[in-house]
Amino acid sequence: MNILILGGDGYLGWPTAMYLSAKSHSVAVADNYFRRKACEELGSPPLLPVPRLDERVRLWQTASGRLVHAAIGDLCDWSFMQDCFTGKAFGLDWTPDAVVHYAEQPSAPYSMMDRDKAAFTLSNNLMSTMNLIQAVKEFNPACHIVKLGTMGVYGTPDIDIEEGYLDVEHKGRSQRFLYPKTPGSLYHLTKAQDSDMLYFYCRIWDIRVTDLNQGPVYGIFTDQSDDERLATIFNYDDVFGTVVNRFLVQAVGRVPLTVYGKGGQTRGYLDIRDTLACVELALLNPVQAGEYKVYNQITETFTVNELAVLVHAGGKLAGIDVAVKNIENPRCEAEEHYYNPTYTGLTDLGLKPHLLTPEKIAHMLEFVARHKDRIREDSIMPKVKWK
Ligand code: USQ
Repeated sequence: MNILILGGDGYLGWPTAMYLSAKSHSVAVADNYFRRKACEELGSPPLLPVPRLDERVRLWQTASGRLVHAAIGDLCDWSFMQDCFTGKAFGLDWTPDAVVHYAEQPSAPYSMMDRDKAAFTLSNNLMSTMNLIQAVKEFNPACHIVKLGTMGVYGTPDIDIEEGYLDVEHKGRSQRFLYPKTPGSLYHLTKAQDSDMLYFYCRIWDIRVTDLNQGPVYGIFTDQSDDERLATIFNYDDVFGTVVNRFLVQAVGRVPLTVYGKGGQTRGYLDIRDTLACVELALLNPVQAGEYKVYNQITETFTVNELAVLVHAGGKLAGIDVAVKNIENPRCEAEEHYYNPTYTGLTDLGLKPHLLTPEKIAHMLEFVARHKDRIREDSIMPKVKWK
């Protein structure tokens, strides 16, 4: 397949590019370097230095013999999106058969920081999605859009979470709706809005969309990152670091694990390698024209307290004594709640999950410990408050 990856330089984008390239697809990536620039602006560099995209492409070609095409540009700029679809941006005569859409501002805290970051999150996430839909219509209406969504669109309702849709009976009649959305940050709200927009255009223009409602991802290694220079951008700060990755660095840095509030917040988690496998499964199982398919992309659920216990156990195996501290929760979220999501769709397609074990945590801790000198303690405590 010709696969275009929007946001192909990020935490998930670059590992996805290498993974799909290794599977012999023709892969092109576009990115505006938002993540790198934001890390610089916030003074929170990733744990490992990350080579520029052209250097990553060169390193990957040396390691694999395969060429990933890359272009830097803003996908909210319609002419750049057009150039990605015609291949001009990559010097290719090419139209994508499928697009993996990661090109969104992905951080809940970033979206809650101030007015400008809220405005950026809103305009970037909705405009990139709108341009993508318009480009599909104009250049290849059969193109399959695989969009990275988030479990956070559902919030934490007191009923079971279904995989995308809810059948409602009302006054003797019934109707299938998209599952009600109750996002907990402006970032999550934009992901609810972009889902609604994609579903709308499936109904109106018969586009094909798979929405992968993903939980917080953790991990460093993928099968393509033996050379550490090819590893993903690994953040551990309060803005771009997800909770497990943060806990790994806190454990090595001998900072008590920062459990927000009571720590009963439950989410669905997955290993970065499972993200890649899920995206591939979605690509290999394209939906029909007009279909909007939703998968809940998680492999297991944990409370934050349970994660802290696991990291403590992993620390024991790695010879690290891990402390845990409940601190004031900077977010507005339920700290004790019911949480029962369905997530059978991707396993039905063949996903074989890598689950989180103390052994796996110990392995990741050993990696982080090798880069201990780069840990910046001032990046660890949360600074962004919802109120
Ligand atoms: N948490 C702590 N301590 C920390 C960091 C986080 O207790 O030091 C808690 C948070 O309050 C939250 C949970 O851990 O209850 C998960 O937080 P997170 O920062 O790992 O994840 P979140 O902000 O929800 O966002 C991440 C990704 C986002 C993705 C989302 C999936 O940044 O792109 O959409 O996970 S989900 O959470 O299912 O919405």
